[in-house]
Amino acid sequence: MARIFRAVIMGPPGSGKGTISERIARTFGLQHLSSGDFLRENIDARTEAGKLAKTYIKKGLLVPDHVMTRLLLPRLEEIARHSWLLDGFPRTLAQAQVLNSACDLDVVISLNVPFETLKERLRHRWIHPASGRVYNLVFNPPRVKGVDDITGEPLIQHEDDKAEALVARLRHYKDVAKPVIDLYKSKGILHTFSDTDTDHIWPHISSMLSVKITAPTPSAQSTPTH
Ligand code: G5P
Ligand code: MG
Repeated sequence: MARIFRAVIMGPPGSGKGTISERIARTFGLQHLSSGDFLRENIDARTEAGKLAKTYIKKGLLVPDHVMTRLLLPRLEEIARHSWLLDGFPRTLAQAQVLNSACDLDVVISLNVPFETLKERLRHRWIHPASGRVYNLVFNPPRVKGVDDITGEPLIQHEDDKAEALVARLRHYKDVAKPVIDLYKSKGILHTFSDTDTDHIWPHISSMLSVKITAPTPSAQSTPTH
C-alpha cells in the first residue's frame, strides 16, 4: 500500500462491523482494532480500566469517554505506521473530537441496518471466549450446538447480547451516533451502506475501498447511500 490509510467503521450493535472489518482486514491488509474486543481483553486481564468498563457493558451502557480515549489512543500510536480500521470507536461526539485532533481519517463507513434485523441477529450470537470466534445460530452456526468448531470448548453469550442490555444498547446508539455521523458527513468522508444483509453490503464497501485506497490523496467526496 502506497500510503497510510485510516478508516473507521460505525454502526449499531450487531450491524456487522466485526464481520465486515474482518473482510476488510483480509482483503486490504488494514490492521483491525475493535474497541469492544479491546475492552473485553481488558476485562479478562482484570486491568483497572477493564474492571470499570465491565460495570457499564453489563448494563448495556457506553463506557465513559475518558476511559475509552485513554485506552484507545495509545494503541493507535503503537500502530501509527500501519494502515488501520477502527471498529466501534469513536461512538460519541467527544470521542470523535479527540480522534480528530490525533489524526486525519480517509474514510468513515456507516452501516445502516433495520432495528428488527439487529435484534434477531444478536439474540442468536454465541462466542468462543478464548479465540473471539463469533457464531450465529442462523447465519453461521457451529457444527455442534453450543460448542466451538476448532477446540470443542463451550460457547457463551456476551452479557450485553442478552435481551435487557440489548434493547438499551440499540436505543442509545441512535442518540449518540447522530452528531458523529453529521460531523463526518460535513467533512465529506462518510459512506453509508443500508441493507439487511452483510453479503449484500460487502461488494459496495469493497469497491469503494478499492478506489479510495489506491487514490493518491484523500477524496473530499461522499458517495450516496446505495
Ligand atoms: P462492541 O463489541 O463494539 P457493538 O455493540 O458495537 O459491540 P457488536 O455487538 O460487536 O456491536 P458488530 O460488530 O456490529 O456487533 O456485528 P458482528 O459481530 O459482525 O455481527 C453481529 C452478529 O450478526 C454476528 O453473530 C454475525 O455472525 C451476524 N451477522 C453478520 N452479518 C449477518 C447477516 O448478514 N445476516 C445474519 N443473519 N447474521 C449476520 O461493544 C460492546 C460494548 O463495549 C462498549 C459498549 O458498552 C458496548 O456496548 N464500547 C464502548 N463504549 C464507549 N465507547 C466506545 N467507543 C465503545 N466501544 C465499545
Ligand atoms: Mg463487534
